[in-house]
Amino acid sequence: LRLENDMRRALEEEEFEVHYQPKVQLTTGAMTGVEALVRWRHPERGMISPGQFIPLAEDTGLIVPIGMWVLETACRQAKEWEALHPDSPPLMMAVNLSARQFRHPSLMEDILAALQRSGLEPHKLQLEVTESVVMDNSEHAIGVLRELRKLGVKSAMDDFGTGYSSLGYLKTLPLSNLKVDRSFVKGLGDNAEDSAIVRLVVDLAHTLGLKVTAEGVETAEQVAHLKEMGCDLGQGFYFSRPLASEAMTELLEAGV
Ligand code: G
Ligand code: G
Ligand code: MN
Ligand code: NA
Repeated sequence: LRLENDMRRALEEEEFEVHYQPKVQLTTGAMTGVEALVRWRHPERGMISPGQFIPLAEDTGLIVPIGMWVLETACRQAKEWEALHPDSPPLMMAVNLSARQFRHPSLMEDILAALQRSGLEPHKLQLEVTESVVMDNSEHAIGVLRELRKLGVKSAMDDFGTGYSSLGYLKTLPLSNLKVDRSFVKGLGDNAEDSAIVRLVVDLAHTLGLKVTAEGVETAEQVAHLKEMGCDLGQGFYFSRPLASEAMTELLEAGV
C-alpha cells in the first residue's frame, strides 16, 4: 500500500526516468533503434526496477498515466536524437505497452497526442506488446494493430515463444516485428532445442514478412549463431546495457 501511494506521487515528483537499450542490426553492427525502459528513482528505496512496480501499476491502473508519460518522454527523446543520427537507417524508438494500456479506450488518442506533441514521425515509433496481450482478446487486438498500421506506427510482439500463440492467428496479425524471448537465446549453441526454436522463429517471421529481434544477447557466440540464422536485430548486454539518456546521447554523438 505504501508503494502504491508513493507511486501515485512519483509522477508529480518526477521520480521516473526512461533508460534506453540499443537494438543492433546484426549484419552491419549499426544501432538502428532503442527500447525505452522505465526506471523509478525512489527517494528512500533507490532504483526500483520495472519488474517490481509495473505489476502493481498494472493492478492499480496507474500504468495508464505512467505509460503515457513514458511514451511522450520517449517520443520527445527520439525527436531530439534524430539530429545526432542523420545517417540512414533512422533510429526507431520502441516503447512497451502493458495489457491494461493496450485495452484502454484512450490508447489511440494518447499515441496520436504523443506523436503530435513531440513531432516524431509515426514510422519511427514501435510499440512492443507481449504475446499474451495480443492473443488475449483477438478482435480488439487486431483492431488496435490495424489502427496502428493505418497511422504508420510499427508494432512488435515481445517475448515471443513464452505464451501460447496460435500460428494461424499470428498470420492474421498486422505486426512488423517478432522479438524472440531471451530464454531461447540463452541456450543458442549449447542447447539443441533452443537453437532449433530460434531458427524456427526466424524462418517463421521471415515467411510472414516480419523482422526478427533476438533479446538477451550476451555473447559473441550467440551473435554468430543469430547471424548464421539470418536474424535481423540483436539486443542485450553483449551490445549494451540500458543507458540513461545522457549516456545514450554521448554514444550517438560518438557516431556509433
Ligand atoms: O528493465 P527491466 O528488465 O527491469 O524490465 C522488466 C520488465 O518491465 C520488462 O518485461 C519490460 O518489458 C517491462 N517494462 C520496462 N519499461 C516498461 C514501460 O515503460 N512500460 C511497460 N508497460 N513495461 C515496461
Ligand atoms: O520483457 P522485456 O524484453 O521488455 O525486458 C527488457 C529487459 O530485459 C530490460 O529491462 C533489460 O534490463 C533486460 N535485459 C536486456 N538485455 C539483457 C540481457 O542481455 N540479458 C538479460 N538477462 N537481461 C537483459
Ligand atoms: Mn520489451
Ligand atoms: Na522483451
